[in-house]
Amino acid sequence: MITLYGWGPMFDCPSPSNYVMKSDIQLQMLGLDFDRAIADLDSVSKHKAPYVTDGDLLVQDSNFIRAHFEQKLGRSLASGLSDEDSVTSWALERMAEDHLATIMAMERWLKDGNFFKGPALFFSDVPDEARENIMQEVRDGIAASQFARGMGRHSEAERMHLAAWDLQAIAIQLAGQDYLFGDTPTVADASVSAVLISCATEYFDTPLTGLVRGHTNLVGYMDRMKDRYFAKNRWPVREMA
Ligand SMILES: N[C@@H](CCC(=O)N[C@@H](CS)C(=O)NCC(=O)O)C(=O)O
Repeated sequence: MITLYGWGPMFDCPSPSNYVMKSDIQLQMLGLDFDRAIADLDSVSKHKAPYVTDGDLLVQDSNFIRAHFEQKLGRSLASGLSDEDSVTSWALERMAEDHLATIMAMERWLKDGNFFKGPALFFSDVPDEARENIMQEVRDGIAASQFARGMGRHSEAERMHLAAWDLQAIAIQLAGQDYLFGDTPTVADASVSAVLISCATEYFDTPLTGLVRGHTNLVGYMDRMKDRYFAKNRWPVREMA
């Protein structure tokens, strides 16, 4: 039995996590029959979701989840792509997850208005007396790691320039096609569409929403991916204290 651990709809997105959306889409692309369950980050060594259990085997990280099932099924989600497109596909995934999603996460976690209506909900089961300090520690940790990496040294306007260049690249690759590499979804569609959906949600107050929605082809693309993979919520309800 296969179980994908993560979280279901929040913040007007199919999941609060683009990585959980990505794995959910990729397991569906592979035609796997799987259950979905709420993640318990303390139960796994990397303390991150998504993770899956496949029988007794635990696989952590969306990239290794993909690799595990591709190997098991003997089929690659990039199999229809030329070598050149495979290179572009991987570069788009890395840009979306390791660059654009970082900017999105900073908008959610570091702006007070967004944080308190969004990620703060993840701390609802922390005892009242400890909650404020723990939330501040986590937010300080995120700010410090982004400062160290360099992203936190940019102004918000500069970060939005960087995001706009990423979005432009994705919009150019998509052009008038249904999916990034033609009329069939392939591996990068899972990763890239999940990040776009996370950036475009109107739940948060961020210029990212308008930057994504300014590309009409990206709007159609997100709708197409949501209709195809998230028409129905299959996640259990997450108990919030
Ligand atoms: N590289 C990982 C990233 C996963 C990730 O960052 N997950 C976040 C949710 S979006 C998480 O679990 N964060 C909890 C934490 O860092 O404590 C993947 O591709 O699965």
